[in-house]
Amino acid sequence: WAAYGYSIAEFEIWDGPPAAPEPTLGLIPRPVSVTETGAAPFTLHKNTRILAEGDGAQAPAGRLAGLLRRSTGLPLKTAAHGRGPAPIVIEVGPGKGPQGHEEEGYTLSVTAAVIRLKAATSNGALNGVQTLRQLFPQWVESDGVVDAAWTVPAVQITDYPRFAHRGMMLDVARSFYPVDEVKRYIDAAAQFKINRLHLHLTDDQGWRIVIDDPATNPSGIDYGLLTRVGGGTAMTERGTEPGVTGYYTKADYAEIVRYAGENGMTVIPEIDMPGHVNSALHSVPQLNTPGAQPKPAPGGTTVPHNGTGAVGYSSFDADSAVTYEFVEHVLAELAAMTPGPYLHIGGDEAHVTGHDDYVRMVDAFTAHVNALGKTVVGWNEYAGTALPQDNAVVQFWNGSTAAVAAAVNGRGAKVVLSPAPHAYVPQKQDPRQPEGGTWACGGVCGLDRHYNWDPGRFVPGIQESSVLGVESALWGEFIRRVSQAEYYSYPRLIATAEVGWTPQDQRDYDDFKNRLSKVGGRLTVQGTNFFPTADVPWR
Ligand code: TNX
Repeated sequence: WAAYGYSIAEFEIWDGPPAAPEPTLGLIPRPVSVTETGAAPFTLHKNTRILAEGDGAQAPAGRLAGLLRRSTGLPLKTAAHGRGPAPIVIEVGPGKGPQGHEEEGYTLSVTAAVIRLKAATSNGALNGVQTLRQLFPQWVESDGVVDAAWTVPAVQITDYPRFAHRGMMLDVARSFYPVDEVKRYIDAAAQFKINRLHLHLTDDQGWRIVIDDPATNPSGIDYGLLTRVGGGTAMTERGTEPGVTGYYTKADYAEIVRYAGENGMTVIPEIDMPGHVNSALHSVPQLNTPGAQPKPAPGGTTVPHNGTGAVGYSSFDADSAVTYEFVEHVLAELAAMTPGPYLHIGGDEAHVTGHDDYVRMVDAFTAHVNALGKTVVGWNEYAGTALPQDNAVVQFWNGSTAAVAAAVNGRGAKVVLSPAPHAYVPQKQDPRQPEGGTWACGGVCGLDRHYNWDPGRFVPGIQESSVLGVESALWGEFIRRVSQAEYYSYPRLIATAEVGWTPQDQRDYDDFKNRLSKVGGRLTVQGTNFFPTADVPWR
């Protein structure tokens, strides 16, 4: 083994072939209530129509039709009402969703005569569409027409999420993902009802979003440098190839927001500050005042990255007025282009920022986000600052949960949980993965670690109602391109999707693996690149 770079100990996680899979509908996330009625299944007919009743029904109906037409080749006309054999009826409107769960809940009833999906909102109906999609044979995921029996088992489902926030973070700063790759990443996650896309837009290695100049520009900053210079650098020292450079124009960003929205996802943009700012320092000369870190190199500019992938070596200058002028403008631009309620200011690993300087800058930044009418989000290091009362979110990844509880109980903050051992996908999930960290789990962070935890009890001393939800994080030091992103994210992101959706007392790892084994075929037909986790009985 040693010759291949493995130790015997690493193989001990393999304890024999997985048990044979049991029959299952294979629904993930597991719905709150599913009854298989045992009646005859529904079968798509060449004249089946998709009827959209209520304004909010049109988008989900269009989504379903688009999906089914690709693989079935059937016309599946959509209409507001009509007659014909075995229709699929989508009804959206007040009172149509499960009571108390209107925002994202739905009911789905399948008989031989009709499929009826009801929800109070368009997003609720979209969730139902994703469930219905999983009830069709896996060939429904094909890009081209397949000759299959298009039947759906007779079921009665009532479903809604445990948590409002079921997110995924994509680090586009260390290595860039063009719009088409972001869309592919959205496509794969949307089927599991992931509903937040957190874009880590800036870091030491790159700046990925266009910022236009303001009307009044006291320091004469050329904001275009951020992407002209900072968009041209990326992480180069790790990974199978150098990081991808590039940036989003405002039109690109708007397209991501639109596409995410069509898939039920809210975009949360992050500008990481006051550490992780080397790219901004590298691009904008005026930011390089005496208190900035690292100091300008003799050529008058900083290096784009430090060459190792180390974190926490850069900082804005708390004593410079330019810092605040710059940040206020960047946040205002970001707020203007972001329809969602959240702006993320990072705040992590500011290892070379003095504590008082950190607090002074973060207080100014969070107050500014609040003044812009947005809810500020930051990594848990910022939990100890003067967060806007009842209008801040702390995203936990590592360190003290006590500080998070204090922010909740003292400032009315809400919590998003991304604990590294349970939610960091660049951590190795198997010793056979060539790249990946092992610090979070002291070894591999397998699928079981991502599944077996309770977000409602993770932070001692707070109520579950203060937990907005969970988020999987794809950091980009060594991950390149969307296919590799999928290989590290899947299937663990699917576990996170269920952790965020399904009631705790209905979650069981063996049951999950059995359902997941069936989902593997869908991912394969789609072309989603997943890691074939050893303890899942893939079929
Ligand atoms: C810590 S997690 C970071 C990132 C790294 C990640 C993985 C967090 C808020 N900050 O800068 O990419 O670890 O190495």
